[in-house]
Amino acid sequence: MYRRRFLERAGVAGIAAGASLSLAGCLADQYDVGMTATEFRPAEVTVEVGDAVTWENTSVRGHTVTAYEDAIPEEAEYFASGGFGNEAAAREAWSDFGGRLENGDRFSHTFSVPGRYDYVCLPHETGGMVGAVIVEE
Ligand SMILES: [Cu+2]
Repeated sequence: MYRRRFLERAGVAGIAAGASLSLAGCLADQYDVGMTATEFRPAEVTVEVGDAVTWENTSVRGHTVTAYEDAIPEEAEYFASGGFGNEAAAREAWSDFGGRLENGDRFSHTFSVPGRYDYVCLPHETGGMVGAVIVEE
């Protein structure tokens, strides 16, 4: 199981407790999930309740981050790049490239409900470009 840079971050935060905004800015500059031409990397991340996950399109191909509405916890807030409130809206908007992340674009979502969240890149769904976020208590 891949565990994102949580320990590393926690360590840095611990050492620098009460430290400067520049450090916060430095940490904020990281992303958790990158994208190749055909996949999310890593395809699965594990975080804790209250953590934000940041995706960055590290490829030159356009992608989306679009949650599968029926594959996230019942009480969880829906998420999709472009800010759509549900999967149908995200899919509808994609017909006009809504929600597309270009190279260097980022999308973040904060997870406040534990559980498993499956998501997809809409234009590469048939190619199997899917990912999951596991949110632990
Ligand atoms: Cu894609």
